[in-house]
Amino acid sequence: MSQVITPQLREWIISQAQAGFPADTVLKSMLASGWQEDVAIQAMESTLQEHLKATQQAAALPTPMTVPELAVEDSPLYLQLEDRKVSVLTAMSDPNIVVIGNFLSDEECDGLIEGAKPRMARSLTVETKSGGEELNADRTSNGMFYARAENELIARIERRLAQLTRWPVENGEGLQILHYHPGAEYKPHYDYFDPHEPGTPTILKRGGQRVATIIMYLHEPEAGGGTVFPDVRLTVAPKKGHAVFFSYNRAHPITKSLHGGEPVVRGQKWVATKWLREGKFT
Ligand code: PD2
Ligand code: ZN
Repeated sequence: MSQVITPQLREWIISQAQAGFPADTVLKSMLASGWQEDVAIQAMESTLQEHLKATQQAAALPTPMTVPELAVEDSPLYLQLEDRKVSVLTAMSDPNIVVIGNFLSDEECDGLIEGAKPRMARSLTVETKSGGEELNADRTSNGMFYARAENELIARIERRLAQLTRWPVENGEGLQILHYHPGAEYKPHYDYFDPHEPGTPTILKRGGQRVATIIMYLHEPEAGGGTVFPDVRLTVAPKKGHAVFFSYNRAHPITKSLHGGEPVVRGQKWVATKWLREGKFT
C-alpha cells in the first residue's frame, strides 16, 4: 500500500532540519517509524526544497513604500472632489482596491475616445529587459498615450485623479487609452516593474516605481471585458464612467495586485489607465 506524505510529516522534517539533524539521521528515523524508503526520500526532498524556496522568497521581500490611499476610512458613500461628486461603490483593504462610480461624465469618456482614435496603434508594454517598448502577445488591445495636461480635458481629469488619490499630478504617467475588440484581452500581470529585470533600473530613473493604478472605463462592452484580480477572485465590471483604483506597496506578488482584462465577448471596450509613481514622473 502506498503511503501518503502528510502535512504533519512535512512539519516534522522541517523541525528536524532546523534542529540541525543531518539528512541521513532524519531518514533513518523515518524508516524506523515505518516509512517506505522511496516515500521518505521523496518527502524529504520535496519538503526541504519548498521550504528553502519559501525562506529565500521571504528574505528577498522589498521594503514597503508609501502608496496613495483614498479617503474612505469612515466608509463614505460619496467623495466630493473639487469639480465632481463621485460614489464609493466597493472598497477592499488587502489588496487595496476601490471601485468608484460617476468618476467621468459620458462627454468626458467620449472625448477621451475621440481624441485617441486617430492615434491608436497595437499596444506596446514597457520592455523590462532594456527599458524600451515592445509588442506584447499578452495584450491584444490597441492603445495610445496622451501627454500629461495635453489639453483641457486631460488636465481636468488628471487634477480629479490627483484629488481622488491625494497623490501629486506630477507623479502620474501620461493617460493611456486602450481599445479592445471581441476576443481581445490583457492577461493577468503586475503593473509594477520587476526588480529582477535588467531594464528596470533605467525605467525607475523616471519617477521610481509604480505604486498605484486607476483604470477608467470609457465605453462598455455588451459582455466580457471585466478587470479581474485573480488572487482575491474579484471581477470589476467595465461600466462606463466608473473607475477602479488599486495600489501595491512593493514590487512583489504578496501585494495580491495581480490583475488582468478578461476577453471581450461582445461589443467594444475602451479604458483609460493612469499609473502613479513614487516620485515625479519626468
Ligand atoms: O483594461 C483592463 O481591464 C486592464 C486590465 C489590466 C488594464 C490594465 N491592466 C492596464 O492598463 O494596466
Ligand atoms: Zn495592468
